[in-house]
Amino acid sequence: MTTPAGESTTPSPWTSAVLYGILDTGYLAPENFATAAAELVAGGAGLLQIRAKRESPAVIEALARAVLPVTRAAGVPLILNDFPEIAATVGCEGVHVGQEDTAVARARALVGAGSIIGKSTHSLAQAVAAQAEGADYIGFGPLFATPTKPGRPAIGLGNIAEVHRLVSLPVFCIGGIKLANLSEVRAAGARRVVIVSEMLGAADKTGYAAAVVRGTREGTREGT
Ligand code: TZP
Ligand code: MG
Repeated sequence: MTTPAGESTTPSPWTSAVLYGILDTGYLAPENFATAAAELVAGGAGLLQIRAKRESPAVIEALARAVLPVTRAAGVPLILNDFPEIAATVGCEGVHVGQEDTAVARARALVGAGSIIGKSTHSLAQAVAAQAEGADYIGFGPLFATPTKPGRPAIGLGNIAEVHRLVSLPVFCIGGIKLANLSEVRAAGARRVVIVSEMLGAADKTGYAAAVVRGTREGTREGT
């Protein structure tokens, strides 16, 4: 990766990411995925996911092929929501699985030994179980009810501090997070966030992502 001045930079490891971006076909047309990916990583998203709940495997593969050169150039891992076989075929760095999806070990066997496997969790018990199962990170939420995940009840902010005590993995808080409630989410103990709808709807996605990164790091002494 190079700075505008042409100096080369070493990207931070994904484990220091404080903002995880999701490119979701519910909010973004397929032809805009690569551009949005470039904008989000320029703003500091340290992990990027493709989430395409209603698309065919062929479209999902095409999306991953379009985004991968962008994330590779930025040194940011590309995670596919489900579809470990497609992730393996295309060369994505990992997959994200839900509670009802492929088990972590099977996903890793399909994508590759060094792959990044994340798991959605909705309770403290699921978070602890995901760590025991060998996940590399967890999503924890939805904190607030959100149209991006309809029908999934909000878990609130009350367990965020506790999940960080129970789990040593990176914990990405998710669900209904906006710039306007970020300080509340941070104050509840969140160290890393995922934002989907508000970030994809932003006219300036790079500026938006940078503001979230700043807001998430703010007050965190070690900056991670
Ligand atoms: N998993 C739990 S909440 C959620 C997912 C994928 C959606 C978060 O989207 P938004 O638009 O940031 O609320
Ligand atoms: Mg899933």
